[in-house]
Amino acid sequence: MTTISPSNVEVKYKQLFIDGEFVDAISKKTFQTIDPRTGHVIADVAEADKEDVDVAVKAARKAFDHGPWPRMTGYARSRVLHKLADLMEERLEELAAIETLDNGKPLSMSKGMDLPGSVTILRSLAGWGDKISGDTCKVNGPYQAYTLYEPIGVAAAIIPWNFPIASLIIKAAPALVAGCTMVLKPAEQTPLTALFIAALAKEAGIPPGVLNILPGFGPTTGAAIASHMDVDKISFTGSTEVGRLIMEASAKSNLKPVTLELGGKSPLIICEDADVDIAVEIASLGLFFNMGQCCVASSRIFVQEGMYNEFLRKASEKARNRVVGDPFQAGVQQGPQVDETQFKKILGYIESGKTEGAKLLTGGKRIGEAGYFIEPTVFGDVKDDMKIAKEEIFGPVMSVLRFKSLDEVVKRANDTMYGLAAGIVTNDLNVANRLSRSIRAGTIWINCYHVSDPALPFGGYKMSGIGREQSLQAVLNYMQLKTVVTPVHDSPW
Ligand code: TXE
Repeated sequence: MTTISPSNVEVKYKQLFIDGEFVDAISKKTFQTIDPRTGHVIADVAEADKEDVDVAVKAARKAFDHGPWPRMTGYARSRVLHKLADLMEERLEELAAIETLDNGKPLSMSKGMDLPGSVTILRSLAGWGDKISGDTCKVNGPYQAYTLYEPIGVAAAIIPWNFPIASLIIKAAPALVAGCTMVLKPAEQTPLTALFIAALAKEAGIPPGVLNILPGFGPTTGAAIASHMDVDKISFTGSTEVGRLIMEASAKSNLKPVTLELGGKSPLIICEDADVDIAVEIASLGLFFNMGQCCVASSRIFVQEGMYNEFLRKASEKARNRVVGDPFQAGVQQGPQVDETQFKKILGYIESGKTEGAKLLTGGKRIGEAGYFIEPTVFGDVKDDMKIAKEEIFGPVMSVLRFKSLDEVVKRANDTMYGLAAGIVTNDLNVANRLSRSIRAGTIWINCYHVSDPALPFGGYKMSGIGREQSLQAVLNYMQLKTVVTPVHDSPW
């Protein structure tokens, strides 16, 4: 088997995928997708517009109303999705290399985490195909009643660029296993692996029109999907600002239900009774993982005063030792940020941290002249009202805040519009229990961080989102619950 490297990665799929075929955009427009290591163009990709969205939604509608997919047994759909998982495993090397080329994450991560993790999600959620049943209901009268779960119809997904394959699978797997058909828009920064997976879906036997992939931009392709009258459900992952637009578009069109997985400013609370090395390990993973481009990143690290100075010293040292470089090289822990916009945004936040008086302990600059590499950065003495403590930076910038008492830290940790995740590091079980009940967030990690599993519901409180993904909850997002009532005569009970 040849080893894939950036020089021999072949980008085969660059067109829209509609009704089981790769096609040009009606307008013939294309856009460039960029290699974040260099800023150079990887490929010109077909750019969907409203007209293409209409064609794709029609194909998805036809496949839902008349095609075999919703009419197959859940078990049969599950088998097809397992076949897709097999193909993703067979093509893991290629998929991982394209993911790294388009996104910039270390190849070791694409190969060792994103791909196997996505396959696990796909297989696990596919398993729900034959396991979702309604209830029989006891009613007050001579009636028999039961509930039926039915697929919701044509589902849409709009996904971001930080975990391109995983985000696609997190939305497509539950929708398809439920019997829905789907129109999905990948992020404009990372369209390539979604198109590759479309080709694998065809090979796996997913019928035409069931999964349609439309690369394009948010305000055009994305907005046309969100406001489409014939889309029955939309699931979005991205910024809170755009989440609001998606909900607005739904409200102004056909009130399609929305699932939103949005931004975060997740607190990690480190108590002074904990082991400082373990705390530093958890904090570094929590923040620097995936170049800091995680909705759940531990972007506000509250450290209790007894450990504060030692923590800062050790966390800065660990950040300085991170290996940043070409994500295709073995041993590299941190690649470039995804694009120039994110890169500039992060450098802007670093400047604001400095001008607002936070203490820059390490990092703070770009690395090299080409591409979008940023030094792992640590700020100490961060205050709650600084921009870096309030807004989502989405980069390798750690903000450390000092606290004294638990009551104080609960109040400060909850003082945010977000509520996606939180971490707690302590050896005191009661403190862990008390804090985990007090923090208003969808996931709480105690003495760990970033642990994700298809069995665990994932989603946000407050302005971090609506609904839960993964677990059975994910599949139910794509189903309607129907109640059926019929009279019963001469029933013995
Ligand atoms: O997000 P957008 P961007 C946060 C993070 C990041 C910031 C901006 O803080 O720095 O958002 O990133 C599509 N109608 N997150 O600009 O714009 C867009 O094409 C319909 C958190 O990349 O929200 C892409 O496919 N769709 C996050 C997707 O929305 C629209 C992951 C996300 O893009 C649209 C990414 C519109 N009007 C960024 N405008 C997370 N929760 O993990 C854009 N899109």
